[in-house]
Amino acid sequence: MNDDINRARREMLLGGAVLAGATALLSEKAAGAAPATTHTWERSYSGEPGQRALPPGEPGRDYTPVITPNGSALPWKVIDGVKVFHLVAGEVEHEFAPGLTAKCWGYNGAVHGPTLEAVEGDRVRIYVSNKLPAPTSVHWHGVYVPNGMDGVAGLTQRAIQPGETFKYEFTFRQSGTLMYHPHHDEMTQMALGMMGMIVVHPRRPPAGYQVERDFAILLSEWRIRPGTARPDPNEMIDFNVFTLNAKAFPGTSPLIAKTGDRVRIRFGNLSAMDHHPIHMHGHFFKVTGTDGGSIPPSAQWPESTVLVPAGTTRDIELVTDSPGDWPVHCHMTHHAMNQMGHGIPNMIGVKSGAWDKNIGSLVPGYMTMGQEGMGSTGEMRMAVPRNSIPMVGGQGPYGYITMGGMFTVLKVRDHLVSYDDPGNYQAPAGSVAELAHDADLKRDGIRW
Ligand SMILES: [Cu+2]
Repeated sequence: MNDDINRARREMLLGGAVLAGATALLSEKAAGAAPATTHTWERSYSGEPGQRALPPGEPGRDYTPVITPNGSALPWKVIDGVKVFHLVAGEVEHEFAPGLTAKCWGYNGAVHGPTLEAVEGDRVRIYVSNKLPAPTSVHWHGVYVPNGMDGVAGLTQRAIQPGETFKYEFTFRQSGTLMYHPHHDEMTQMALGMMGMIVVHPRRPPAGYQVERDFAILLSEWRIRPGTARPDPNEMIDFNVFTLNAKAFPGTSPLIAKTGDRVRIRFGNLSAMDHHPIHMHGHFFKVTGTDGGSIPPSAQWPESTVLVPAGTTRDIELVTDSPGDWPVHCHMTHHAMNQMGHGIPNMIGVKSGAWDKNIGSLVPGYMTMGQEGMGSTGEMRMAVPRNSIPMVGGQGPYGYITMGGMFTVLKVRDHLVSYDDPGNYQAPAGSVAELAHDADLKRDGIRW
């Protein structure tokens, strides 16, 4: 059984390996018969440095750059045919949403780090400078690297000490959605924000690879006690800030597309402890790839929610077919809110009138909260500890949006002159849910 799988896998992989030059793994006969059903062009690895790199891929010619909402791409330059990148680890004052900032750790002055983008076959040299007060390392999650480039402090390299710059160098021998993060004091450094996305485009894109909109979104979670200045890396369960590219709604940028656009969203999840089922309204999509590579079309099926487990990536693809403002959010309801006051008593249904009056005589201004739920808490802008956003959502065209956290909006429009934020959706008259008229109730026999 395993032999069959391994043989099938080798044949599949070799189909792409022809591009890279021959490998000694399989005979030419097998190579000729192998179907090219995968983005992976070269999987066998026989040493570094310098082998099998292809000319550096260029944006516009070899790929359409991805969009990192609320983020940026890591700049590079080509030196002697090698793409050279530079990551600088350091402390960053980061705003999660208006009202909440914290001292985090990130790269190049950003939380999370910029997206590293390349093309299959690119040779890359990545310098990592450490401006942190602690040692660190960078692991290239999902990337086929020589063992010594794997970035696991203690196991495959010594840790990068404060003030040092290390050099990583390898050739991308695959395409897909990958990630980077420290593999030294992971609990602390990732809880403080040190992570980023890697997008490697296929050298020979298969049919359907090109899309109009290609987004990269990294999911993470934090414990920031209201009023404190730093995320708490010791938290194991009770996270209270949930982010898309380190932003909580209403700090998240919307995703803009035209009706009929082909859209890819690459989700990565480097949360400490949680999986995130990301749900999209108004559309279906297919899951087309993971951090292990692309998924053949025959193995894809339609979904409206994709579970992104901790430590994985999931690519989804769709065609936008319906204009509007469509939520994209984690379906764990506590992940679509901000700094909920966990541990408070359940007050649903409590009649607190006399109680409020009595306590009010002792504590001026006292008011019991939560008898009808929490929906109004953010809108009321209750007095909260400085530097905190408990329950805060955002203003929508019809009222207050009571979600926060892992929530953003896919804005689809029939006509766009640019992909700048087009503002709120103007729904056609008569197409919005509204108060039922008496005539409707009478006609349909609705009584209550
Ligand atoms: Cu979630």
